[in-house]
Amino acid sequence: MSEPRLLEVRKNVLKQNDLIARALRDQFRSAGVFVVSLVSSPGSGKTTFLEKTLTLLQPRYRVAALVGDLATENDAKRLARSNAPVKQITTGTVCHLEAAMVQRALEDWNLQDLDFLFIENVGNLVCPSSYDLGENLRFVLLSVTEGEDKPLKYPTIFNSADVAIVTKIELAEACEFDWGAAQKSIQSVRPGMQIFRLSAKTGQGLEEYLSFLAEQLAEMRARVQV
Ligand SMILES: Nc1nc2c(ncn2[C@@H]2O[C@H](COP(=O)(O)OP(=O)(O)OP(=O)(O)O)[C@@H](O)[C@H]2O)c(=O)[nH]1
Ligand SMILES: [Mg+2]
Repeated sequence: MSEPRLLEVRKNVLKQNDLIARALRDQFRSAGVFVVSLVSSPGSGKTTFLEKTLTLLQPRYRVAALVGDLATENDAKRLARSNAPVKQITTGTVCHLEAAMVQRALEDWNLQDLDFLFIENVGNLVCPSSYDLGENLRFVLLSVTEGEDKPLKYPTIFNSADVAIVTKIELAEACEFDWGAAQKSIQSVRPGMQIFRLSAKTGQGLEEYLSFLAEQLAEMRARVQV
C-alpha cells in the first residue's frame, strides 16, 4: 500500500534537509569551525546563556552566532551586545530552523575566520528535533522553572541532543527543583548524556562548561588533522 501523501512529502523534506546538513557538516569540518546548536522550550534561557558564552569566549576564540525566531530580531540585538558577528534568521510560520536556512545565512560569512559558531534554534521542544543543521553538538536546555519531567514528556528532543544544560540554577531552591528527579528523567531518555548545571545570571557552573567547549574544539581539530 502506498504511503499517505503528507507522510511522503514530510519524508522528502527531511531527506532534502539531511543532504544540505551533510554538506554543511563537510563545510564546517574543512573550515575547522566547531558548531553548537541550542534547543529548548521558549524562555529556558538560550539567548542569555549564548550572550554570556560569546562574551566569555571572545578573548581567546573567534565566535559568531545565528539565531532563529518566528517573528522578531530581539535575540540578535541582545547577542550583538557581545560584539560578536550575529545574524537573525526569521522563520515566519516555521517552528524550527532548517539546514537550508543556515546555509543561506552563512553565504556571506567566511567560516575560516571562526573557531566556534553557535546556532540558537526557535524556542520549541518538538519541531527542531528532526532537523539536522550540520552541527557538531546539539545542546538541549532545561530551566529549573520548567519541571523535572520535561525530558519524559518531550523525549525526542532530549534524545536527539548530545548535551543537556540545566539553566537558572540559582532559582532551584525557590522552585523546589529536584535535581535527582531531573537527572533521572534525562538519563532515562538518553542514558549517559552529559549534563551541565549553570546560571547565566550568576555565572555559577560556567567555567566547567567553557572548558568542555575548549576541549571539544581541540579534539575536533586534532581529528581533522590526522
Ligand atoms: N534567574 C535567571 N533568569 C534567567 C537566566 N537565564 C535566562 N533568564 C531569564 O529567562 C528569561 C528568558 O530568557 P531568554 O534568554 O530570552 O530565553 P530563550 O530561551 O532565548 O527564549 P526564546 O528565544 O524566546 O525561546 C529572561 O527573562 C532571562 O532574563 C538565569 O540563569 N537565571
Ligand atoms: Mg532566545
